[in-house]
Amino acid sequence: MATLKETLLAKIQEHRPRTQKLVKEHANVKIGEVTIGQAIGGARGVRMLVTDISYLDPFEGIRFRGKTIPETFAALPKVPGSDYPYVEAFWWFLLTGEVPTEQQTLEVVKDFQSRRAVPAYVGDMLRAMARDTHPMTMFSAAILSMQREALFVKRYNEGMKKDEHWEPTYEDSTNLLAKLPSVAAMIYRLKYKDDKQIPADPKLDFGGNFAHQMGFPKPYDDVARMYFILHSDHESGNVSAHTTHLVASALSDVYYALSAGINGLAGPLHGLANQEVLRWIMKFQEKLGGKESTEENVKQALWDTLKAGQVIPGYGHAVLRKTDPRYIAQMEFCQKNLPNDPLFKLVNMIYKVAPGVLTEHGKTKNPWPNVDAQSGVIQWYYGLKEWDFYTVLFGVGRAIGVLTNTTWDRALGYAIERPKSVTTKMLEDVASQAIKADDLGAD
Ligand code: NMX
Ligand code: MLT
Repeated sequence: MATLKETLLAKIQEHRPRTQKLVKEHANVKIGEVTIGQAIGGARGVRMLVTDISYLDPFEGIRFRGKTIPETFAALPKVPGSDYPYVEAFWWFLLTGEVPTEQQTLEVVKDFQSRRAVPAYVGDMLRAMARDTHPMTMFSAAILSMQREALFVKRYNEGMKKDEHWEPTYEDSTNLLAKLPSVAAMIYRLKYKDDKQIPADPKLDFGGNFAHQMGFPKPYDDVARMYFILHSDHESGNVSAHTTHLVASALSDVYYALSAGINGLAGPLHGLANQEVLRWIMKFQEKLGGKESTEENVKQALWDTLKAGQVIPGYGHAVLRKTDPRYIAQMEFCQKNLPNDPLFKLVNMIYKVAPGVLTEHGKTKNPWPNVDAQSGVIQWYYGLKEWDFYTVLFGVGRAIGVLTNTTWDRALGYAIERPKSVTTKMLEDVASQAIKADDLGAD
């Protein structure tokens, strides 16, 4: 039976000639143009990244390796007695594009278990940090603190050839990913449970052990599996994925790169929106002072937020132009498992009202909810009420996607990222036709 690493190498060898041919024979073929609006407006819609791990269609939403979310969940081997697949099977699938067998999955489960132990110095460092430090800061710092483990650096210093770069990157990625659930649980229990840590259970899988170390009973293991897979990848242009890719493009190892990506995820316009949704809901309920929520008072609260110049967290998207299928997947989970939960009912009421309010407000290009609008409700229901921890959960999931991407970036020899900048005066001159865009100079 081929191992994951052997299967991955075969896929890499099969893929390399495609990339090499494109670069050699078609490098000058245009795939788009850049406008002044895009240069100032966050490069929205500029096609300048390449990934085969996932693709985001504005109307359909995400496909992982060509599969929609329901297709992905249906295809992968499930943990016995669980509704959701092994995260380890998903890791195999993202890395290779192939659905692993049960036996291949169990090999990866074993491999992850053997790499899971978190170095003692990580706990020492976290304990030395101020206890009110945000959990995302702790998570990023914990990842960075393990940079001394990077095999890539050792091999690079020994003179490794470029076409071998993927191999220590794969090893580093697996070593790091296997530790992340335990690191996250350690931060959670350090901050909110008087540092009463729960040792890892060597028999459990990625999601199962995370639930165990967090201290949450079943079905939280399935919640964790679903959550990590849903948050894993959203093609390459989102802030956390792009940051990881950018930093790794300098051949910084994955500890440096993922820590940087996590810092991007910690922004309220990106992953932190999941904590902001819960904060918004709690503030709204506090204002109601025990009165029942109605469509009318929800509408009023949404308008109050917009009139105060703030965003409605969990709504809008830079690419999506319909309800995020990750939102729908979580909504369906709630309909099955917590249909009468008051918070779930309130989130549904917001879903009924907010798109109309945002459309009337007239600014956002997408008035529909994204992944973050629904995710906190599930965590809250199962007892994880410390909402400033929610983005760490997103971060564990996002690591799966960005580490896969970094491994493939190295395999295909993607270049150091270095776009060109221009000055405001240059843009003014092009706009007034004093000079032509072509006169700005090449490359
Ligand atoms: N509430 C209020 N205004 C909004 C919202 C929203 N939810 N979404 C977009 N707008 C505004 C936006 O601020 C901008 O205003 P201005 O022209 O004054 O700068 C205008 O609408 C046009 O923005 P768009 O082009 O529709 O959106 P953009 O691509 O710039 O930004 C987000 C995308 C996701 C950053 C934006 O929709 C947003 O801030 N949403 C709320 C925060 C959120 O839920 N983020 C999580 C995204 C998913 N994730 O996990 O990363
Ligand atoms: C993500 O999952 O990264 C977010 O939906 C943001 C994005 O795709 O831009």
